[in-house]
Order: sequence, then C-alpha cells, then structure tokens
Amino acid sequence: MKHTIYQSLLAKKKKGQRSFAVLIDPDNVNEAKIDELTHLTVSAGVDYLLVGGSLVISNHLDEVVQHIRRNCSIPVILFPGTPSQVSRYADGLLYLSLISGRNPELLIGQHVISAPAVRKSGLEIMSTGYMVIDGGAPTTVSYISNATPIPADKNEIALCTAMAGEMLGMKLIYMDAGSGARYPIREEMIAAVAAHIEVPIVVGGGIRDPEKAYRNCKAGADVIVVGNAIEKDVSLIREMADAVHSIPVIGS
Ligand code: 1GP
Repeated sequence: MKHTIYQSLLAKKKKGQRSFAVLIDPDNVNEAKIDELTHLTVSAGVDYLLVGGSLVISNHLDEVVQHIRRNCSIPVILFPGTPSQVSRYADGLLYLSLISGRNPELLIGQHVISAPAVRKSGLEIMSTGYMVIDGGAPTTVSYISNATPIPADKNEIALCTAMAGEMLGMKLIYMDAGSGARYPIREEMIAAVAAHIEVPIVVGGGIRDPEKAYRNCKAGADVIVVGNAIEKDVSLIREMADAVHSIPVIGS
C-alpha cells in the first residue's frame, strides 16, 4: 500500500506547513471547467485536489480524474460520498468513517461492502475520522448521512470524538460543516481539537474568504478545503492559497 501523500502531510505538519485543497464536484464540471481550474490551481500552488461529492449523479468520475491528471501533477485525492466513488486514476482516497454520527452503515457497513474494490484500486488509502459539525442549516451530507451533526458550540464533544478517532487508528481527522454550510466551523472548536490530537486535521465547509482560511490555520487546521466558494468565484483560488501558505513554517 502506498503512503506518499500521507507521509508528505506528516512532514508538513512537523514543520507547521499548512496545505490548501480545492474540492471538485464531478457533477459540476465539464472539460472546459477542469481546464480552467487546473490552470489556476497550478499557478496558485494549490497542494491537493479533492474530487467527490455527497451525491455524484453523473457517471464520469474516471473521465474527470483522468482529465485532471492530464493537465497537472497536483495529487488527486478522492473524497467519496458513496462507496462507488472510486477511480483508480486518482492518487489517494480518504477512507471516511462518520465518527460524529451513530449510523452504523457510515461507520463500518459500507466499508465492508466496498473493501475489496477499494483495496483493488491500488490507491493510497488514508483512514479518516469524518466529523460533521452543525453549519447552521441542513447540508447534503447531514441529510444523506441521517446522522445528527455535532453542535457548533460543543467543543468538548468534538475533541473527545477526534481523540477517539485517533486512538482507533485513524490517520486524519476531517472536520466538515458540510458543503455550502451557512456558518463554517468556529476557530475555538478547531483549536480545542488541535490541542488534543497529533494526526493532521482537515477543515472544510462554508469557508468563503481567505481571512477565515487563515484563521482556521492559525487555530490548528493542517489542510483547508474549499469547494462552493471557488465554484462561484475562481479568483479565490489564489487568494485562499496565498492566505494558507502565509502561515510561517518552522525553520524558514
Ligand atoms: C465539503 O468541506 C467541503 O465537504 C467543502 O465545503 O463546498 O462549502 O467549500 P464547501
């Protein structure tokens, strides 16, 4: 099993270097859009491209990933909303277990069904404790998962959930307010989680401006993920990447 992306994330974490990831929903892109996005992400120095969505209605995941790969060498990481969202053309896959919910299907059930196909894909598999935090309105992920999100002000629930995920062996903790969340996750909650775990923390959902991306990094986020805001305004790619990369790195 490959470990390249994860090892680089750990190395970056050691130095305090933050990463910026752009989320591409296969349902919302065509070839021209992918060309535009990859051009901008390369010139802005984006670290990762996440590909996936809670639904994915169109059936062209392989084509989308292959087209991205032809355009650039930024690592492509699948962020699957369903077990069928696997493409062997990507570099890695977030193997998500919804540890904030109590829906057994999303904790382990779907994993059992998809395990042989995921293993066969040859992708770098990163086990990820996925925590959905209340973003002020129902999002696709909160509806589809049929699980109650962690209340936005319950830092202690978030940190205990993250600690449990880490002790269960999860390699990443992904704190998500859900795509298009009305309110992104509060910095206080990110800081509380960051103070209690050592694995890298991914933060996304409703981040609309570079200042919030920067503050999340200061609070302890290692990777910032933005999808919706960039779909609306691609000029944010550079601004967001610059904000995330402006956090000083140890030894620089
Ligand atoms: C959603 O964290 C991602 O799962 C990104 O959310 O689309 O709101 O940026 P946005």
